[in-house]
Amino acid sequence: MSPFVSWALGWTLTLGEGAASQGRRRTPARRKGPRVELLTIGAFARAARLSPKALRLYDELGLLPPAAVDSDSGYRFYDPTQLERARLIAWLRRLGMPLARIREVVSQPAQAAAAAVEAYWAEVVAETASREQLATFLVDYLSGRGTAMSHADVTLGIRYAARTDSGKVRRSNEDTAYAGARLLAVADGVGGTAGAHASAAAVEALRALEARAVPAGELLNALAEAVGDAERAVQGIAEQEQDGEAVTTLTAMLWSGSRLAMVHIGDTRAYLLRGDELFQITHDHTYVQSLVDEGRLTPDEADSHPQRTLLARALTGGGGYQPDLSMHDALPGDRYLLCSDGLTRVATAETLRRVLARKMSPDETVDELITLAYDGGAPDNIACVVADVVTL
Ligand SMILES: [Mn+2]
Repeated sequence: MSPFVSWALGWTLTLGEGAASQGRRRTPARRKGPRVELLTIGAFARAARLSPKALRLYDELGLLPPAAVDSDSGYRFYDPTQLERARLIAWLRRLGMPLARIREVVSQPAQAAAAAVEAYWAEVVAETASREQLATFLVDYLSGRGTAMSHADVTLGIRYAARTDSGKVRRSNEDTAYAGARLLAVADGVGGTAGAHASAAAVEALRALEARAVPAGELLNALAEAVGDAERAVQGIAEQEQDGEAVTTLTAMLWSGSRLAMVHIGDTRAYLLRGDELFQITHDHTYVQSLVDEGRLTPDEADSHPQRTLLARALTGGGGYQPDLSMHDALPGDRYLLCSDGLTRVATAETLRRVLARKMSPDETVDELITLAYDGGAPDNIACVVADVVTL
């Protein structure tokens, strides 16, 4: 054993000042001047709360080269002034930062390092949010609450929730809300039992679409056919009524991959929250809306018009009114809201946007929307469906 090593095993080595800052020395030499006590790797590891194994790794990666290495034994020695850097590396490791990135951070001055840690954490938060969405989707999918859908190289799915509530004033509920892996629908039946049956029958007719995967190219046709079935179902209900009338609105979306087909008739609505912006993607089929369209009423005047609930178009069983049919492209992160006028008459678009943008789960969001309607007096039945588009 060389004299140097036997001395080093006594845990300390004395080197001239400045040795540490000059990087690795293969052959430590005694120098004149102020003396700095170097620590063995074991002592330094204990002081830094790192393992010797970790220190060897950091040396190999150039993160924390020892102040000196014995040329004969290969033992590493560290300067106590390196402890701060070692502890910073340990903290960044606990943060989960990759070693290559740690090297960038520790080589920068404090202010720049602080900014680099901040930037790293922002990335982690964003990535965690998207992983959280994926995890939630997988839970939904595996527990049967969602279905994976593929389109080209994008695999999208939806997370969803549907709820309906009679509100504070009405004793019955003529609204219907439905959400499934491929279909979202709301319907608002007009007047009493016939209306309740009509809205339920219209949605039930569309549910047949859930039984099979519809290729994107056939979405609109499939939906148009199902709407014909819905019309006939409403007709059947009307025939059982004394006055021969059954009327309902219907707003529904059918999914295939990243495409969705929408059918809409009446004053139930569909909204899209994309980014932080809310878009109403349906047009009310009401008497007052037609007056607004013609420039004879302002939207504000329409909101307080005595005939604001008068429908210009609805499913009546007579086949006299055509619903709007349209195709849309869904994007990951999109959030859709389908709802009845029991919500939109008491909540402004901005209020809806704020609630939807809070990024709560679809379940919590529909609860929140119904609470919102109650806060507004809940004079009418409320139906709402919320669906989030997620990437797999
Ligand atoms: Mn209503």
